[in-house]
Amino acid sequence: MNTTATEKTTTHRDAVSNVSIEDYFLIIGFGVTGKALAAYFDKRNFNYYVLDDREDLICEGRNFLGSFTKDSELCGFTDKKLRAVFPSPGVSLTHPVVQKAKVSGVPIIGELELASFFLKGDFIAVTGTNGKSTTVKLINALLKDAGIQNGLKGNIGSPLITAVNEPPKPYYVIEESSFQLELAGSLRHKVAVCLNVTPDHFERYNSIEEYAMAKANIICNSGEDDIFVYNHDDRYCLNMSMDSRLKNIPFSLVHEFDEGAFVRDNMMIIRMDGESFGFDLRQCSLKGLHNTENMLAALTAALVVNKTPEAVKSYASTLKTFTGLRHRLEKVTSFQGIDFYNDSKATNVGAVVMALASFDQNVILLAGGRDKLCDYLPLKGLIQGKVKKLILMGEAREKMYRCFKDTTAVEMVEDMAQAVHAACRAATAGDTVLLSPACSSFDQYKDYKERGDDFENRVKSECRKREM
Ligand code: UMA
Ligand code: ADP
Repeated sequence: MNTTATEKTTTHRDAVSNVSIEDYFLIIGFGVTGKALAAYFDKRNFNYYVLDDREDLICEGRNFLGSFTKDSELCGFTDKKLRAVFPSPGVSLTHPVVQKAKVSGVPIIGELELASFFLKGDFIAVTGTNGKSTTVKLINALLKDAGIQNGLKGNIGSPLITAVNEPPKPYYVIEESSFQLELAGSLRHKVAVCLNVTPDHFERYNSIEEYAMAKANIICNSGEDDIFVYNHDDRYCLNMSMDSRLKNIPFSLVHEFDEGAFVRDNMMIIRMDGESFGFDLRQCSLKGLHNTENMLAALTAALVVNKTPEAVKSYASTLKTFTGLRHRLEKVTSFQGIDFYNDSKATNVGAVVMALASFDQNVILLAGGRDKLCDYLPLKGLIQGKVKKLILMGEAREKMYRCFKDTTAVEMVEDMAQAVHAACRAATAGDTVLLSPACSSFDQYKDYKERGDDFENRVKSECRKREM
């Protein structure tokens, strides 16, 4: 594994070293990542082409040479002047142009690896199907509040390459998706965290094993001086730990460890290097078992960085104030005894399982959106036990209807307006109205934030109407 990593490093590093004015790169996908790469190339005076299948891209970069489509005869995959291609995370490696690069021997480099060539700080990376954003944001806050500078980057929304043009930081806390990890290349992490692996992104992967393999790249180049923090209760994470050459530190909600993080009597206990640190769960603002997992992971990562008494004291105070992120099981309001929760970021079955586990019963669940080819059946038992009405919307509604029609009362609606209206009609005091879609938002919205905002606005307006 070491040899391969070294070879990859050489090739990829070489591809971006000694770049001449005749050379050029190809950026594939012109979204957040593509634009950040273009800005970086402009700054370095590197020439580049851009390919985006949407074909309406506007790039005004100084070193932009032109745009390509899938059918363009890219001026020579055999042309030595093409130094490398940079596919955006959303671009599958089966994309015909990526494949063309592969067969032509042109280096295919991910944005994270490129950034890693130029950043001096240590990388703390978090992957997993669910909880990544919450966990990286918490690590970022724990370190920042303890006076440890760090940059928050990656899948959370800010490409790592943007850090190259910012003041250097000793640490970078990076959210890493499986898509980004497919092109991990020589990327090395001081601390790698894997929270969980549950079914998701079957639009990209043929099986959960293939998806888990991409996530496992988070530890592929690290060594025994590096740390792997993993969820001992998750079988894919556990498997990863067995293949790891890093120092493994497990966390668990059910097991206790001599070296690791666990829960006992409302205390989160982290044992590390012969020391033990305790944090009272009752003092934490984040609630729910899933957030306990996220806190165990984040605290472990922070303690690896600094475990002086001052830092530990600061971590405890951050846990009191850190309330989590918007659109993740976020309480919108309580009205006439009905609680409304926005969990728009629950775009897969695993996240909805966690959301439903957080409530006793009498849930009115709003779900649906764009299907990610997932199997919804694992939700059946929970829906039967807890959901008094299921309201389905979006492209996936018929598939979901077939799955749940005999489980509880199910209503199919067109969109969020109808969904919120139907939920308010059905809800009575003591109920919880929960948006937790199990699907992506792209059938009707720009992203999960727009969907969550739409839900919140419609809930508030329905409540106002009822008040009158
Ligand atoms: N495109 C093509 N061909 C394709 C696919 C996409 O040309 O086959 C083009 C699209 O037309 C579009 C551009 O590529 O113009 C978009 O690129 P992208 O999908 O890689 O998205 P970016 O805007 O670069 O954002 C990406 C991540 N998106 C994805 O992984 C899908 C963002 O995560 C991330 O915040 C950003 O890089 C910075 O790192 C979003 C996400 O949904 C939030 N991630 C998935 C998730 O969290 O589940 C993995
Ligand atoms: P990600 O960045 O991995 O998508 P988020 O922190 O944004 O993770 O949370 C996404 C969804 O997953 C939300 O619905 C949230 O309530 C749920 N979630 C958060 N942490 C966990 C966890 N550890 N296990 C399962 N679900 C979780």
